[in-house]
Amino acid sequence: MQIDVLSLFPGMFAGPLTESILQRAQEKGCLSVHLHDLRDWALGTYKQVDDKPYGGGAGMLLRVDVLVAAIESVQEGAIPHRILFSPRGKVLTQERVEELAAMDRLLLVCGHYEGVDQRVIDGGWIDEEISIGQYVLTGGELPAMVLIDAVARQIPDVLGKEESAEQESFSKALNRKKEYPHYTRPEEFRGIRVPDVLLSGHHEEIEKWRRHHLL
Ligand code: 4F9
Repeated sequence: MQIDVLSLFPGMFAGPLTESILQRAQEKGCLSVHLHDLRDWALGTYKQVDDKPYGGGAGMLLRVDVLVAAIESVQEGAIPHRILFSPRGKVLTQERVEELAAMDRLLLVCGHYEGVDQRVIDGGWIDEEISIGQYVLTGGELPAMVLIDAVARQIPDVLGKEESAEQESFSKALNRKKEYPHYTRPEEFRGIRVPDVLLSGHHEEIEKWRRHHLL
């Protein structure tokens, strides 16, 4: 999968993309992330990307002309699925993550300041607005990283054998539910023991215990 990202702060992505599973996914060729600086499409001598809202009010908006120039320049022919991160969007779910993971190209647009000029959305340059939760952030970069992380681990061959086997069991035996309590060595820590059933080796009993302890 190819993911293009439009952001005023592409440097924010370095950490998450160069560690652990996301780094490995890119090395394996399963995932290719292209970061683009919105400033590259800025207008005029002052390299302006934002402006004051018509009608007044606090804060600045990303300009429609800058955003559309960036989107059209990055999409080059084959139009990717274009996502804008916004607290007005639909809240991201695991179901939607799995659908997005099946697409071959995504374009993630990270707004900043108070948001973007509504004409970017109304004019058809955005396919979907996504929120990662009901709170306000300083921009769409962290939501974009959350989405990249969640999507990448659904791409075939990104997770190791053991990790993906575990995922299977979440989805099926455990009815797609996410979490039961986990324990590892030592068997006893400061008097707190690992539940006996998990040490028993009885796979049916363990499965039942986990089903009963799903969050
Ligand atoms: C985007 C918050 C997606 C939550 C973008 C300010 C945002 C956000 N989910 N907040 N800009």
